[in-house]
Formats: sequence, C-alpha cells, structure tokens
Amino acid sequence: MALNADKFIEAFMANLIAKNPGENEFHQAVRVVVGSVAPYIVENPWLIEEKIMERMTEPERVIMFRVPWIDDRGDIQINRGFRVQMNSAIGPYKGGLRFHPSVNLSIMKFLAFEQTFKNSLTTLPMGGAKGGSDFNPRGKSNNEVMRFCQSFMTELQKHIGQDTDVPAGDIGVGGREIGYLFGQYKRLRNEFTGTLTGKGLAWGGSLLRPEATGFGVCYFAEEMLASKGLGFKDSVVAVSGAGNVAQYAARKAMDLGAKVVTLSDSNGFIYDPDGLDDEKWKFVMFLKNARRGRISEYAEKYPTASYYPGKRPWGIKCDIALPCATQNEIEIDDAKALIEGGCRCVCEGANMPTTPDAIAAIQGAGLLYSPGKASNAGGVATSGLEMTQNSIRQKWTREEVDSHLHTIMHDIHSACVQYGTDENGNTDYVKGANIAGFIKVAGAMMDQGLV
Ligand code: NDP
Ligand code: 2IT
Repeated sequence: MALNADKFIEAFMANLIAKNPGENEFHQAVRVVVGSVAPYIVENPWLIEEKIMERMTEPERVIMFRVPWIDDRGDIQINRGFRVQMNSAIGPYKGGLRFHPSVNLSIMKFLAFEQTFKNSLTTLPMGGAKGGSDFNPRGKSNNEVMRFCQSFMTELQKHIGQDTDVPAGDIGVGGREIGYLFGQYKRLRNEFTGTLTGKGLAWGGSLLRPEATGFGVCYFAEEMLASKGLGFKDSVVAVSGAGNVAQYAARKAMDLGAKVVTLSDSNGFIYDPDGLDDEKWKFVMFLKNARRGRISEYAEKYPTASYYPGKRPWGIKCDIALPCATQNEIEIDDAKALIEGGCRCVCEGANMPTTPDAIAAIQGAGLLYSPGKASNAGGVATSGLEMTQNSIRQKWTREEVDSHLHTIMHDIHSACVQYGTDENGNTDYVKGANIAGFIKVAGAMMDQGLV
C-alpha cells in the first residue's frame, strides 16, 4: 500500500513538473498535498481513473495581462497582472491579490492551489483563486498606487463579480489598495456589490476582517496547545512579519497573556526581550500602516530592543513561533534553531512559510505544527462572512463576527484531528488539513461531472 502511494506520488509529480517547468513554489505546494492524499487515492482507485489530482492541479482559468500606468515623473511603467482561477467546485472563486516584485506565475499558482483547500476547510462555499502583480507598492506615492490599481482593475473587472470571483488583500494589498480597486470596479461596472472583500467599514466592509487572519491564527494555536494542556499564558512568542497578519497575531497573543518578543520585515528582525506592550504595539501599527516605515525603527525608538539586519527571528528562544511574513521563511536551519530553543508549537500565519524539510524536522521533534491552509483560514473565512453580510445587506456586530470566526477555527481544528490522528492519538495537522480539504472538493467535482 505505502509503495503504491509512493509510486503514485513520484509518477504524478514527474508529470506535473514536466508540464509546469520551473514553477518551484507550485511544485512544492502540490507535493505536500499529494503526499497526504495519495494513500486515500490509491485506496479509492476510481479517483485515479477520474484523474482527480490532474484536474485539481490544472487551473480552470489563468488570466495574465499588461498593467500600464504613468508614474509621478510622467514616465510609463509596465507591470504584469495575474488572476489564477483554480477551482470553483464548491463556490465562486475567492482569494487575495498580492502586489510584490517577486510575484510570478508559480507563486500565483501555488497560492491559488493552497487557497482551494483552505477555503474548503472554512466550511463556507468558496472556490479557490489568487491574483496580483509584480508591482512594488513600497516607495510609491498614493497617487501612483491609485493609478496602478485603476489600471489593474480596468482589466481584472472583466473576469470577476460577486457570484464569479471575489478578490481580497494579501501581501502589499491592504485597505488603501482595496479602496482604489473597489472605486474603479464600481465606476466601470456601475454596480455597488460585494465583489471585493476587506472593504472599508463605511462601504460594505465587515467588522473584524482586518484582525481576522491574525486572531484566527491564535485561536487555532490555542486549540492545538490545549490538546497538550498548554496555552499562550506566560509563554514567549516569536512572530515574523510586521504587516496585517503579524500585527493582529501579535495583538491576540498579547491579549491571551503571552510575551511577544520579535517582529520582522524583509530587511531584518527586532528582538525586544521585554515584549510588546500596548504602546509599543500601537507604535508598530502607526509605523507600518500610516508611515509605511521599516521595522528597524522600532529598535531606534525602544532601546531595550535590538535590530538584526538580514536575519530571521527563529534563533530567538521561544515557546510558540508564528511565521506571518512569506513563503519559505523557515528553512531547515531555522527549524533546528526553533527546536533547540525549546519551541513547542509552530502555527503558520503566512502561506507555506515552512519548507518541506523544515516541516519534517519540526514534526519529527514532536512539536505542534499547523499548515497555513488550516491556521490562517480565519482571514478568508471572515471574507466569506463579509460576502454574506453584503448579500443580505446587513452588518453584524464585532461580537457576532468574532463568534463565527471562533466556531470556524474550532471546526477546522476538529477536521484536522478527524483526518490526521493516528492510532496513538498523535495528530498530523498537514495530513488532516489536506485530506479534509481534498475530500470535500473532490466530492463536489465528481458530482458536477467532467468540467
Ligand atoms: P503585508 O503586506 O501586510 O505584510 C507582509 C509582511 O511580510 C511585511 O512585514 C513584509 O516586509 C514581510 N515580507 C514580505 N515579503 C517578505 C520576504 N520576501 N521576506 C521577508 N519578509 C517579507 O501582508 P500580510 O500580512 O497580509 O501577509 C503576510 C502573509 O500572510 C502572506 O504569506 C500572506 O499570503 C498570508 N496571508 C494573508 C492573509 C490576509 O488576510 N492578509 C490571509 C491569509 C494568509 P516588507 O515590508 O519588508 O515587505
Ligand atoms: O491567503 C489568504 O487566505 C488571503 N490572502 C485572504 C483571501 C481572502 O479572500 O480574504
């Protein structure tokens, strides 16, 4: 049986790599999922005949387009726009937009693929998609960002809609960008609908959407920790990133009684042995969201903190690690450092932040480990709640949204336990999340025939 599954994985991956050459991030994301579901597939050979994995790894549609715009000096700029509509078996396409210079087709496809399984886990009816551009918002004026967003949406609006595809934010796309994108969508389509989520509170946004991914990460970590009689209280937490997900993961960890000692950006990390407090957290919010500054300025303002340029925070001793920056930010040496530092739990806020060999090391050392598709699903789940509120033209209270978010994170944890727990009672959250996500999407695809 194991041999069959291994053979299936190797043959499947060889074909996928031949068909999608050079798309390393996409290969990586697929290999992890196929690794989990292969035993299930070989036990149900009709899934092989139905070519279910071949269908799931071929996007339903890929849109790539030119995004021309004019910068503040009057020079022409050309960026590349993407929307990968991966799978609509269980609902309209749903997933964020990333604006970052590293964006390419491989990154878009890995994110859209992960999103399909994540959205399936949320219990809500949402298919999987991702989009974005190699545009770099850093250092651009508000007017430049607006012109870029307007040009990007001028093409994207042909392919999205409240019942078709509902984009949201991701790296480099926050409230400001969603505002400009929504404004242009409304102008071109002459409709005020919930076609984007992460909207401002005055124009259709949901309370708690900005907080939802980071809060959800901590709710999920609480569930994992509780299974071992542990919790956030009095623990030391290392967070990477300093953007939307990191900010609210740090906030919730603090509120649950933990000491958050690190934050980072792509230039380096800060270590504050005293931990963040209310004032320091508010400074980070101002620094990153209003001033759009660098995390190094934290150490300039608070001399108890040190700044480590060009480094990641995983060498700092911690009980809980919350990677909330980007893909492949915990490599094997980082994993070893976390294990040696006594870390008990790695709960992913980012998408695919841990490399496969680092995951194996972390799981092998007996740490609690959850993949982003399970633990960061609170963001897209709350986007789903925003869509519901838009459809019924109502606005829920913060408490109502938070209660839904809690229930969803609890249910995702239960699904991971149901599908990922072995005879000895140990839960492999990677296996659990992948199988639970897969079964629902595969079933829906079978019901709908060969499309
Ligand atoms: P933001 O743009 O708000 O913040 C991203 C943070 O990560 C910044 O601090 C950024 O630093 C850092 N970062 C980006 N690229 C790199 C890199 N190559 N190396 C090191 N640091 C980097 O994005 P979000 O907080 O929204 O997203 C963070 C992660 O969470 C991503 O993986 C995203 O896909 C995932 N995610 C986001 C959700 C959401 O609702 N926003 C939902 C679920 C997952 P710098 O300023 O230097 O670029
Ligand atoms: O990776 C993600 O789940 C997101 N960036 C959020 C997507 C969404 O539609 O809210």
